This record gives sequence, structure tokens and C-alpha cells, in this order.
Amino acid sequence: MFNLILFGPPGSGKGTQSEKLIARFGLKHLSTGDLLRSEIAKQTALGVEAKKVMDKGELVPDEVVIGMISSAIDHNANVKGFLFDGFPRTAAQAEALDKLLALKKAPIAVMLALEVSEEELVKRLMKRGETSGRSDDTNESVIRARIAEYHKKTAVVADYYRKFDKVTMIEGEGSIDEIFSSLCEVIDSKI
Ligand code: B4P
Repeated sequence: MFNLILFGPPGSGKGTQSEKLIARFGLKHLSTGDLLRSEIAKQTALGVEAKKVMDKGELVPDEVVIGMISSAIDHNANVKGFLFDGFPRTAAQAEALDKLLALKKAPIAVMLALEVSEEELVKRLMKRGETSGRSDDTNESVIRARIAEYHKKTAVVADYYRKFDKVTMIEGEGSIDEIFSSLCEVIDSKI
């Protein structure tokens, strides 16, 4: 089993590159953002609560996303590997993920961390907000709150994996295909 984390601030290209990577490497895509948006669309109790938090640009409570990921891992027992997109986003989520994968004897092989400047992130997310219908993309102050939340709670997750020498930084500005090539080069060297 080959498990990887695609990491980076909101708007850094995680969702965009994940689509291409799963097609190329045959991994199972697990995006906590997509899982939460699916709960919102179905108007479940979890979705209703999550939407309130997401619309403020804050992170959904750890126990909620850890529960979702744990059940998604259990429901995909025979996959080649997982591509985690937007998870883990806190140190507690990283520790929980390591425990879940230890049970499968399939630890994280690599974390690929996309680097993008804040102004470029805001520009991309505002542009996506024009068409995506995502309420968290339409307001610049919410976008900046998401980026601040990333610096406060999520950036430390890279430090956690750095201790195990698992982090590779990737230039996240440039064309989608150029960035995809850089990501593939690293994965090809590890898989
Ligand atoms: P996510 O769904 O994870 O979304 P995101 O971080 O906003 O965006 P992503 O990084 O995937 O977008 P992409 O760059 O691909 O999170 C949404 C919310 O859910 C969070 O704020 C939080 O509230 C909650 N949540 C999710 N996971 C959680 C967790 N684990 N714990 C707690 N809460 C959680 O795309 C951005 C735009 O850039 C697109 O329009 C794209 O077309 C464009 N783009 C991509 N690459 C480009 C390039 N190279 N050049 C130009 N534009 C590009």
C-alpha cells in the first residue's frame, strides 16, 4: 500500500492536483473538504454543523473529520493506497492518522507540500468563488481567515512529518501541468 499526503494552504492546488494524481497512480482520493461538502449537500446533522464552521473559515472539530476518515479507510480495504487531500490539518489529526495506518501496517510514504504566496491564494480562491457556488470562496475576509487558520493550526503538521523525514516541498506556482510533473517525479522515486 502506498499512502501520500498532498499538503498546502487553501487554494494551493490540492484538489486540482489530486484529480490528476489519482488518475495517474490509481490511488483512492480522500478529501475531507469533499466529504464535508457532501454532508452539507445532503443536509445531514453533521453537514449543518460543519457548514456553520466552514463559512467562518475555521476548521471543523478534529473528532468529526477523524471519524469520517476512519470510516472511509475501513470502507476501502483493498485499495492500492490513499491520497489524503486536506487531511491531516492539525497535529491531533496527524497523530490519529498515523494510528489508523499503523493498524494497516501502511504508514505515510511521503508528504508533498505545495508552496504558494498568500496573494496568489486569495486571487485563485476569489476567482473560484465566481463560479463554484462555494460560500467560503466568495468573501475575501473568510478566505484570509482560512489562510490565518492554516498558519495557526495546520502549518505545524508539516513539522510533524519533517521529524520522520517525509516532507518534500513543491513549487505550487506555475502551470497545472508543470506542478503535476514535479509531483509525479517525487512519487515515481518513492513508489
Ligand atoms: P478544502 O476542501 O480542503 O479546500 P481548500 O483548502 O479551500 O482548497 P484546495 O487546496 O483543495 O483548492 P485548490 O487549491 O485545488 O477545505 C475547505 C474547508 O473545509 C476548510 O476551510 C475547513 O473549514 C474544512 N475542512 C476540510 N478538511 C478539514 C480538516 N481535515 N479538518 C478541519 N476542517 C476541514 O483550488 C483552488 C483554485 O485554484 C481552483 O479554482 C483551481 O482551479 C485554482 N488553481 C489550482 N492550481 C492552479 C494553478 N497552478 N494556477 C492557477 N490556478 C490554480
